[in-house]
Amino acid sequence: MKRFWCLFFMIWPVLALYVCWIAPSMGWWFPFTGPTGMKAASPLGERIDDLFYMILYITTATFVGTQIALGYVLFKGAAATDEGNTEKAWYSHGSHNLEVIWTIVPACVLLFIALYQMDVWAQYRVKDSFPSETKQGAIAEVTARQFEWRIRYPGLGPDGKPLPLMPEPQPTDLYTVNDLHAVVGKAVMIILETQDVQHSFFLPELRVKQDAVPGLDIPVWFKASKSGDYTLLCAELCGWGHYKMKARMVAETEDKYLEFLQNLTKSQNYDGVPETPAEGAPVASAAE
Ligand SMILES: [Cu+2]
Repeated sequence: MKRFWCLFFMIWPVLALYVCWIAPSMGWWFPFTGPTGMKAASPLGERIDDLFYMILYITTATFVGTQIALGYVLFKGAAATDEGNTEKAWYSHGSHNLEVIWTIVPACVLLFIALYQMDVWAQYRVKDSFPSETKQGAIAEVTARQFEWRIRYPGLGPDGKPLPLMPEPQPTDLYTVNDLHAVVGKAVMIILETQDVQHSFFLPELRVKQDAVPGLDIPVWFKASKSGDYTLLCAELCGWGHYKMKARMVAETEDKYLEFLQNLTKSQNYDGVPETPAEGAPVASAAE
């Protein structure tokens, strides 16, 4: 019976490993709703996934090691209480050497992780390390508010290209709600703000997450590697309607992006008078 309980408690770690093992193929793993499936939809996202896996391998090795040690102790303990066992109990005050080892080894592992991830972190968060494409300026200002995303794009200039985004709203600016567009395959930057409480700008398929903090204008960059519709969520519990603070990020070709801005300009400047008069409408004629 004692050994049964040993086995019973050893089943759970094995089951945990098995579930981890099958999780990717069952779709219980990374966000997989975007056009790239379970793979990160941005180059930096792939590097973040690699970091995740590296940490997962280290923790898995530690987990397996400690569970084997635990199983060994359980079995040894069970055997020591067998009938007829004459082995005497012994007392230990611990091992100084062992303690030094299991302090230094994890410290070294943590130091290694801290140094190894610095480059990815810098690219992700430090503005000087952003890709050179983002130096042209932000493509939009994204303002979170309870419970939606308000997006301000610069208008189109006389050459048909977007004007630079000004810190303050301009008469030529274009607006959408819950509909962020960006050019695919190009690193783009947005300026993230919030109008009320703290929110979090989350593009799960691109592995981009950044808090929107009241009073701060935070630059965030991303690069979608495949065109399509991606999810944009709020990842910070921000009030009763947090659950519905969902938007989309459309990654599209440069032409499609310009077309989107042109259509936005048209709909925003629409004054109610149709461009082509309705059939039968009186037409002013020069002959009269
Ligand atoms: Cu929110």
